[in-house]
Formats: sequence, C-alpha cells, structure tokens
Amino acid sequence: MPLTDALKRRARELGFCAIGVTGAEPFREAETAAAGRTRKGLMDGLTWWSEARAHASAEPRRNTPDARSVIALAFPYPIPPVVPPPCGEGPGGGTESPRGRIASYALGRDYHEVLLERMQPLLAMLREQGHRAKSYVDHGWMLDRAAAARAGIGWLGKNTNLLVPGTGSQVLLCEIVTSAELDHDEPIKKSCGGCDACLRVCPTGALVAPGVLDNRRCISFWTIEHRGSIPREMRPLIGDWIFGCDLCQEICPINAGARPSFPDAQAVEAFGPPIEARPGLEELLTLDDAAFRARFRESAVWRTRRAGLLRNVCVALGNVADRASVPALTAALEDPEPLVRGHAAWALGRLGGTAARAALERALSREADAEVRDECELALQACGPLAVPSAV
Ligand code: B12
Ligand code: SF4
Ligand code: SF4
Repeated sequence: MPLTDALKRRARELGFCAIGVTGAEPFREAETAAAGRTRKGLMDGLTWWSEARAHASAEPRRNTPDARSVIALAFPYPIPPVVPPPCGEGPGGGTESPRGRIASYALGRDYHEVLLERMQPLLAMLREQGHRAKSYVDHGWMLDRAAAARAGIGWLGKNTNLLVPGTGSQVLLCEIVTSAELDHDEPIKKSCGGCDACLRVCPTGALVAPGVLDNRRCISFWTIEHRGSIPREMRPLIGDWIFGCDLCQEICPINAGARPSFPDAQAVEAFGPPIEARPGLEELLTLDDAAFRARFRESAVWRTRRAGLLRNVCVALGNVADRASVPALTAALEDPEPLVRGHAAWALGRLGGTAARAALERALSREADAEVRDECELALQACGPLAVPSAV
C-alpha cells in the first residue's frame, strides 16, 4: 500500500477524524493575515505571541529544511451530552449552588499530551522508512488552521475555527512535517454561506468581522490566557464561563448536525474520565493549592493556576448574582492571593445587600494591598447607600 494511504488508514484507526496532506511551502496568505492582525493589535494581550512568531509559524521548513509534506490531523473531543441548568432546583429537589462552565475541549486530559501520544505511531511509520518527521501540537510554532485548510480537512468558519465536514469544529489540530514525498490533497470548496450565527451570539463582540477575532475581547483569552486582573468592563460579559468559551461553536449549525455522533468511543477513551463541565462555584472557592493540584493537574485547566481559576470563579459568581453566595465570597476576601480578594470584592459589589456591604467594610479595614482596596471601595459604591430609615 502506498505510504500516504497507509498513514491515512492508521490515523483513522488511532481516532483522528480527518487527515490530509499538503506541501511544505509557506502559508503565505495566512501569514499575511496573522501578521496584519498582530500589527493591528488584534492579538494584543498574548505575551507569548509576536509578529515574528506569526511569520515563523507560516514556515513548515523552519525546523525541517528538507520537508516535502505537511500532514494535518484533526482529533475530536467529547462533548458533554447533557448541560444541566446553572442553578436552581437540583435533581433531589434541593436548591443547588451556582455552577460555572468549562469549555468542552478542556474536560479531559490535556489535549497536547493526547494528540502527541496518538501521533507517535505515525511518526514511527515515517521514520522506519528513513524519513525525517517532526510533530506539532501548539508547542512548536505552526499556523494549525492554515495547515488544516490547505490540506483539505476542513474549511475556516466565520468564528475562525476549522470546520471538518461531518464532525464540525469541535476538534483539535496537530501536524507532522516530514521529508517524505506524499500525495497532496486539495483544499475543500465549502463555506459558511449566508450564516452569521456565531458573530451574533458572541456576547463580547470579539468576532469583529467574519473570520476575524479580536483577542482582547474573547472570553477564552480572559479566562485562560490572561494573568492578573480582568478589566472591569469585561467582567459582566463573561457570564458563567470559568475556563474558555464555547458559545460561537455551540450555536453553529454544522456542529449541531454532527452532535449525535458524540461521544465518539475513541475520543472518550483518549481523553479519559472528564472533569465536571459545570462545577459548583462556591466549592471551587474553597480549593487550596494542594486541592487545586489534585483536581486539575492533568487537565488543561491547570494553565490558569489556582489564582486564575478562582479569579474567574469570583467573576462568574458576580454574574450569576445569587445572594446566597455572600458567605463564600466573604471567605474569599481572606484568600492569600490579592487577585482573588479583589475579584471577590467586585462580586460582592454586584450582589449587594447588607451582608455584602458589611463584609466589604471589614475587608477594607484590614486590607493592605492597594488594588484590592480600590476594588473594595468601588464595590461598596456599587452596593449603593445604606438604607437609613427616614427620621423626618
Ligand atoms: C492564539 C490562539 C488562541 C487565542 C486567539 C484566537 C485566534 N483566533 O487567533 C485565544 C486564546 C482567544 C484562543 C481561543 C480559542 N481557541 Co485557540 N489557539 C490559538 C493558537 C495558539 C494560535 C492561533 C493563531 O495563529 N492566531 C492568529 C490568527 C490570525 O490566525 P487564525 O486564527 O488561524 O486565523 C485564520 C482564519 O481566521 C482565516 N481567515 C482569515 N480571514 C478570513 C476570512 C473569512 C471570511 C474566514 C472564514 C476565515 C478567514 O485565516 C487566518 C489565518 O490562517 C492556535 C494553535 C496554533 N498553533 O495555531 C489555537 C487554536 C486555534 N485554538 C483552538 C481552540 C479549540 C480554541 C477555543 C475554541 C478554545 C475555547 N473553547 O475556549 C477558542 C476559540 C475562539 C475563537 N472563536 O477562535 C484550536 C482550534 C481548533 C479548530 N477547530 O479550529 C487551535 C488550532 C489549537 C489546536 N491545536 O487545536 N485561541
Ligand atoms: S469563544 Fe466566546 S467570546 Fe470568544 S469569539 Fe467565541 S463566543 Fe466570542
Ligand atoms: S455559526 Fe454559521 S457562520 Fe459561524 S462558523 Fe458556524 S456555519 Fe459558519
């Protein structure tokens, strides 16, 4: 069997839902788009991103000078079948505390490891035949979507994600750059047509034009990549997302059509037992470093570290705005991390009421961190004036 066919067959056996091959020449069109957007500030906030990286990521031969082919692969991740309501009546009739949301791609084992593992047999097949082969899953620099689109495994949707026919966008991408001369595929001729549902559903207006994302407005950026305080004007728009955001994919009719095929058995096995998609927010606020590590070390959520996740939890609690959360947020005003204390103060300001006000005043009387003090003062203003009974 020719090598290209053997590789494609093996990739399917390994659970990849799409595999295509393109040449190793640079991705010039994507390079121009990525560099231009970087210059315009649309990638601002990503400290590890730069215009130089955009150029380098468009050159498959950068690390493999004799490369002749790029193998683009897509691996589906399991989607939780039932999304329970964020709060309200629990299954046993009791009232549940508020819950947050975690993006589906992050519910299983860290995808970098999963995809790297799954690529190993393909790398071995190439190397056994004397070819050079290098894998990429975000670690090395590569424009994943550009490679996938040119290799014909899907098309670029208006939400910027690659859509695989029959599967949708809920896939993760990786590549193998190899010196092997393989049979190349053609890009597919599909598009979103007149649909613009993703642009309309995005709560922050991050999709500033079809296929163009402003990183500084994307919930995924603020809840996963950003370190430090989340700008106050963004916080109300984040809703109950505590890690990533799936709204522009959940609305997509291509994904809706593909959903009955999930969970795919291979994907379920590869990603392992999922963490909770809608964890209780108040319980997350009680995690210390050791508990956070035990719960999230193996998952992509680890990227935020404890302080980042608890910051997001406070924002979500402020948005769900259930006054029953005041005691949990009051306890968070004593968290060792100023980042958590500051966002807990903001959330208490959103909840308002006598108990929230009293907690903020107590915190202000002992707080030494200047930023947290500012947050407490602003939160006290947000709580409104004390209700003083009129004497005259
Ligand atoms: C930086 C980054 C982010 C940033 C910025 C996202 C962005 N759009 O650039 C943030 C943190 C916000 C992010 C969020 C997410 N990300 Co991300 N991210 C990346 C990363 C590391 C680099 C992306 C990049 O190069 N951006 C630069 C821009 C200019 O390039 P581009 O996004 O590829 O843009 C192309 C298209 O827009 C297209 N295009 C240009 N003009 C036009 C016009 C039209 C009309 C159309 C249709 C297309 C189009 O050409 C561009 C160049 O190829 C890649 C991994 C990688 N190495 O590629 C993952 C990656 C793109 N992310 C991924 C995922 C899963 C996500 C999230 C879904 C996670 C989540 N659930 O929260 C969200 C989705 C948000 C969204 N709507 O895009 C997957 C996407 C899989 C897929 N099916 O496409 C990738 C490929 C990681 C992986 N290995 O699988 N991400
Ligand atoms: S991931 Fe969320 S915030 Fe980002 S573009 Fe999609 S809908 Fe908008
Ligand atoms: S929601 Fe519509 S416009 Fe957006 S990616 Fe899906 S098909 Fe394309």
